[in-house]
Order: sequence, then C-alpha cells, then structure tokens
Amino acid sequence: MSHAELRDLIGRFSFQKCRRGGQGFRRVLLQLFGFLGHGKSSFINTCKYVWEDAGYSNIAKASDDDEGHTMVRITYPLTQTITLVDNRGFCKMGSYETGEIFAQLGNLLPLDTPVEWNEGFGLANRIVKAENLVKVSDFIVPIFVYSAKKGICAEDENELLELIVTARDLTGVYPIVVLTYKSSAKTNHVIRKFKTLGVERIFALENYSLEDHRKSASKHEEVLSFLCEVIKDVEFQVSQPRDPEEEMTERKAFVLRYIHHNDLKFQFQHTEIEALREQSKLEDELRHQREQHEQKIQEDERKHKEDMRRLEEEFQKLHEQPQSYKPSTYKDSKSKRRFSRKSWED
Ligand SMILES: Nc1nc2c(ncn2[C@@H]2O[C@H](COP(=O)(O)OP(=O)(O)OP(=O)(O)O)[C@@H](O)[C@H]2O)c(=O)[nH]1
Ligand SMILES: [Mg+2]
Repeated sequence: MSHAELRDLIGRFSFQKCRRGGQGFRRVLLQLFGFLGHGKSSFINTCKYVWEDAGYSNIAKASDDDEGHTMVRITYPLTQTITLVDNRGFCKMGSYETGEIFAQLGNLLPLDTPVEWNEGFGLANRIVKAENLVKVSDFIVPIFVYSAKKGICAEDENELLELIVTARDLTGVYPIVVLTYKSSAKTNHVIRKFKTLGVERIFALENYSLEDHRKSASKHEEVLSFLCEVIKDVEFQVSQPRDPEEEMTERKAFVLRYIHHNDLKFQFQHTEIEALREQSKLEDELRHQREQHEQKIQEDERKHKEDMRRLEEEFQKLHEQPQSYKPSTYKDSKSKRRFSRKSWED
C-alpha cells in the first residue's frame, strides 16, 4: 500500500463504519506503556510528526537523557477517532508501581492529570473516586514501548511475559510491541525474544528526534503501517458483540483484585521478612549464649588445670622433703624421757 492509501485508511476510520457500529465506543486510545526512558514520548512525537506532516516538535516532552520524565498522563489526539496516551514509565514489575500501571492501562484513572505512585488502599480509593471522570466509550489498545538497545536477558523474560499477559487479560487486546532504537545491534535478538513470549505484532523503528528529524520514507511507512495495524485490530475486535460499560466494570474488578493480591503478597513477604529477622535475632542470641557457655567451660577447665598443677607441685615438694625430715620413733622418745629423768634426779 502506498503512503497515501495508508493515510486514507487511517484517516477514514470511524466506529460507525464498523460492521456492528461502535456499540458504544467512540474513541481509540493507544495506551503507551513501558519502562522508564524507552522512548514512549519520542514515539508520540514521531507519530504526530508523521501524521501531521508538518514541522517536528517535541510536543510530548521527550527527555534528553534515559531517565524517567513523564509524570502526567497526557492525551495527544491524532485523528478524530485515534488518541495517543503517554503514560508514566515504571522501573520494575512486581513493585508497588505495578497496580498503578494497570490502573492507567485499564483507563481507570483520569486522563491529563499527574500520576502518583500509590499502593493498596490509596490507589483503590482513587479508582473509585475517578468513576465519573473516566470514559467508558474509550476502546483501549495497549502499546508496549521497548528499547531494542536494552536487549532481553533470561531474568527479564518472566517479568516481560507477566506484563504482556496481564495487559492482555486486562484490556482483552494482545499488546502491540513498538521497538525503539531499531538500529541497535540487539534488535533481531529482541524481536525473536518477544516472538517466543507470544507477541505477534512487533514494529521496530528509530524514533525521530530534535537532533535527527530528516524525513525518511521508511520511518514514515513504519509509523503508518503501525497505525493501520491498530485500525485493523480495532475493526476486528468490534466486529464481535461488545459492551463498553461491562468491560469497564470488568477492568475495574480486575485491577482491584490485582491490587488486593499484590497487597497480600507484600504483606506476606513483609511477615516472612519479619519472621526471618526474628529467627536470625534468636539464632544470634543462642549463638551468643553458647559462646558464653563455652567460654565459661574453658575458663573452669583452665582453673581446674591450674589447681591440679599447683596441687601436684605441692605434693611433689612434700614428696621430696623426707631426706631432711625424720619423724621421731618410740625408742627415741623413751631414751629422751630416760635422759630427762636422770638429769632431773641429778
Ligand atoms: N537513538 C534513539 N534515541 C531514542 C529513540 N527513542 C527515544 N530515544 C531517546 O531516548 C531518551 C528517552 O526517550 P523518551 O521518549 O523521553 O522516553 P520515555 O519512555 O518517554 O521516558 P519516561 O517518560 O521517562 O518514561 C531521549 O533522549 C530520546 O531522544 C530511538 O528510537 N532512537
Ligand atoms: Mg516520557
């Protein structure tokens, strides 16, 4: 398909033209999510640049380094029906941020407001409060943005799989992966890894940036093909019977269950850590008592040996004395007595 045909397909998409009509959906929300600094905001800039075919602008405030910068969930309308959402990036799955990520992704929190990292009750409370502010008429397409230059090591695989599967279960749509930093030497390896994780749609591209936004036919085509793929997917999804209200309720229940489960997990981990700490304290105390006991035994033994040695020495001394000391005999005493009487008579 030529660029013009692709543009036409994207620009003309509307829910009303779908086989069953919109069934209550009015807007496609491309929910960009992923780790900090992987190029979500840059991808929004790239999409806007390609679609609007005007000058490049850093509209989504892509950072000039790899750190976390986007703190507010901002919407960027592309066409009348398609809107991109720049979500706050996260550091790691399984942390307390995870509940917030899925609450963002499930569109359970208000758009165009700062993202706080709350856990447990704080987050559940915000979800309930946001009920009247979120639109059930938004059809969510999860877009996982990942930098190819980061590679994927064996330890990351489980985390990525959990993220992708949870995003699919929550939204009912298999996430599309956008790989940024396409020119990285690791790109092919990362594509293979994502395929082994079950991801079918992967778009690799080099984002346009302030430094390099010379128009490239292949970059433009990658972005237009990506948007066409999204449209095809949405058309397919709404060709099935759908109920936006019920889907929103299910997403809410899913995220609240997830938060509750995470809370229990953290509490369990906390209890386990406390128990381990207590156990190691007891072990330290026991070790200390054992050491003191052993020291006492050694001290007693040393004293005992010392006493024995002294006694032996004394005994030895006594044993050596008989040559100079003769105890008096009976005969001696008699003669002494005789001698003394005689001297007295004298
Ligand atoms: N070379 C190259 N640089 C990129 C690409 N995508 C993003 N960058 C750079 O990577 C850095 C981070 O990009 P952002 O778009 O701000 O990343 P982000 O995912 O929005 O980050 P947070 O909002 O902090 O989560 C910026 O310096 C971008 O210029 C790419 O495809 N190629
Ligand atoms: Mg950003």
